Amino acid sequence: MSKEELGLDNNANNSNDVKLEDESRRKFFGKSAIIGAGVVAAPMTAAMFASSAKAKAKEAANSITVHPGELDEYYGFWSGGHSGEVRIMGLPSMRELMRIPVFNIDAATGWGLTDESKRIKGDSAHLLAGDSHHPHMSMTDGRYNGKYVFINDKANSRVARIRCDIMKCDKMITVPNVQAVHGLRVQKAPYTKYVVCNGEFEIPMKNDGKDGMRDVSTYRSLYNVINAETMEMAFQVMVDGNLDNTDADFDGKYFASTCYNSEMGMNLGDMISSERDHVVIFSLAACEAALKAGKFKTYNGNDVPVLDGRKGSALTRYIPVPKSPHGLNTSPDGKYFVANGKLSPTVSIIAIDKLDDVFSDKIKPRDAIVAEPELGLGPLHTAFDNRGNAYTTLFLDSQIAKWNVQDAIDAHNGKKVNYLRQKLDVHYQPGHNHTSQGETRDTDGKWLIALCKFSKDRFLPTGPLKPENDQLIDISGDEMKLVHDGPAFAEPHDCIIVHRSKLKPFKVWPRDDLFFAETHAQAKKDGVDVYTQNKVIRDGKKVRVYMTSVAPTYGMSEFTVKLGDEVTVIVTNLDMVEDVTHGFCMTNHGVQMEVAPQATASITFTANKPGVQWYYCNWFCHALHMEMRGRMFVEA
Ligand code: CUK
Ligand code: CUA
Repeated sequence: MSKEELGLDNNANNSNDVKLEDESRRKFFGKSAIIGAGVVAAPMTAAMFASSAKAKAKEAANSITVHPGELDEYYGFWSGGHSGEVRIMGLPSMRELMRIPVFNIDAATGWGLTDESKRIKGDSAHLLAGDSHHPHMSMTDGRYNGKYVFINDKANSRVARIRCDIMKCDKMITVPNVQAVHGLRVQKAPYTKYVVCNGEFEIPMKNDGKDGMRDVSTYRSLYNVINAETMEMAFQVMVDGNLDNTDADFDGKYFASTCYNSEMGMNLGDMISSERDHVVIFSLAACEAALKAGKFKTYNGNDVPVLDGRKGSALTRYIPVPKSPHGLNTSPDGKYFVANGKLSPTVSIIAIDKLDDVFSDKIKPRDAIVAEPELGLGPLHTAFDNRGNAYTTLFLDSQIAKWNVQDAIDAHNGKKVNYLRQKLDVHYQPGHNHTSQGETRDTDGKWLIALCKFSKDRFLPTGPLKPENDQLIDISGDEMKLVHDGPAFAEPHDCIIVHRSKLKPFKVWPRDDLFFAETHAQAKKDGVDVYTQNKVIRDGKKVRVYMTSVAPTYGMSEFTVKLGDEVTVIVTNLDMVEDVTHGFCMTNHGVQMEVAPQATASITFTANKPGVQWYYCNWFCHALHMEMRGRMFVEA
């Protein structure tokens, strides 16, 4: 008997052992969440649910167990939603490895408190909140290149970049002229020159509160194109309707965005009144040509060129689709944009190779749609494997629908084929899903993540506020198998799964890293060598305290300032040993930060309490970590 037959390869919590959830509750949730959608359930045949013994035998034993001493095969980058952060996961173990604070402030690392992070946050350093949605990695020729991860902040219309060598945010911009930057993707080929993102909430172009605020005809939504290297605005494109999600092709020619409120309604009823909305296709070449020809305007006193891509322009085409589409996903073979129906039980498949003809008006925009397969209730996002299959989240049905793209197109053309392969219950209400490397040419068809918005009975109760449930699904066999429940704090909207071979993060900081270059420049001005000197520099009411750290001591065990001084403490960690991170915490001042090996970090505060104030190391570094402290004398 093989190991498989003996059941030895079965993981203890694979889908065979997962109890079916309470049917009545599933139904209650599904029905109550439909708002005037008028949708019908997709037909499901009994045969589809029946698992064939043959298929079972063929199923690959994709184990999720990562034993002590072994490493995960994939990095996951998870959005932290309204926590404002990005999280690094290990897959398939589903362990959270690290958090990267971005739009939030973070007590442990001092993100948002340190001078370095405030400089990176720039004009929005005063904001303490954010809502991250879509993390996506830079690419070369449609493959992850391991350089950057970009992420949007819907709450404050920002876009940030994470450097993957240090796994820290290194750039952030506030996108002008728009409100609520939502869908975000990168140009996939020939390389990520641009990061693209949608302004979701339409606002008056001149939004100065003077007049016309209530005149909806002046409201616009813009498509935003950002230079990935400089993280400055390249240009914006004005569209009709608002924008939701976006994605790019694999040729560097077209971007596509869903629009869910072409009516420009200002309340729910008006927003879903018309039967059709659209997908906007942007031609990059046409946009760049218009930019070069100076065919743009500027608004609100900034110099960002705004191109006019409204209906009838040469820059865009509008493809009608059933109302209120949501996710937009490019198939990794580069052939299709898939717009997910949300209120319609269908997805709309747009053939990218027909878009040239749409732009030259040889065919009507709607003729680029090659199929509109019915999948089930509430399709939100679609992911792909390397065998021509697609996986669509059904929010209302709490399921993943697996379907075959070519079969869906053949069925659309009248052939008698069943494009639906399987429906898998997930728990519950999935939003995004993502396959391993699934948005790139390296899609490998091994894992699928379903990011479920509700967990209800899947975990020990945690009070009225419950975790979400990130579920791991093995898709390597003919059938999807649910293999892991992963509780997650608010709120992983989206994620990417990147093979570990793509990433080579530093083990210790390079001393000349740009992250703290400005701090080093100030030290130079002060005549201080941060690697050898411990020194207090007084500059009027400003005091800069330079100190080194080597476990378990700071280079300075006391310093003196005057009440009301603005104090900047600059710590350089001389420890070379991987993982010996120190911290700096000034008691009673809300001051703390991380200083990893070979890094310099600085933090500024007002010495507003007289007397002895102890500072201490708050990252456990040594047997004498408790003793790693010193005194600030504040003279009244
Ligand atoms: S959105 Cu959240 S489930 Cu911001 Cu990509 Cu669809
Ligand atoms: Cu240094 Cu703890």
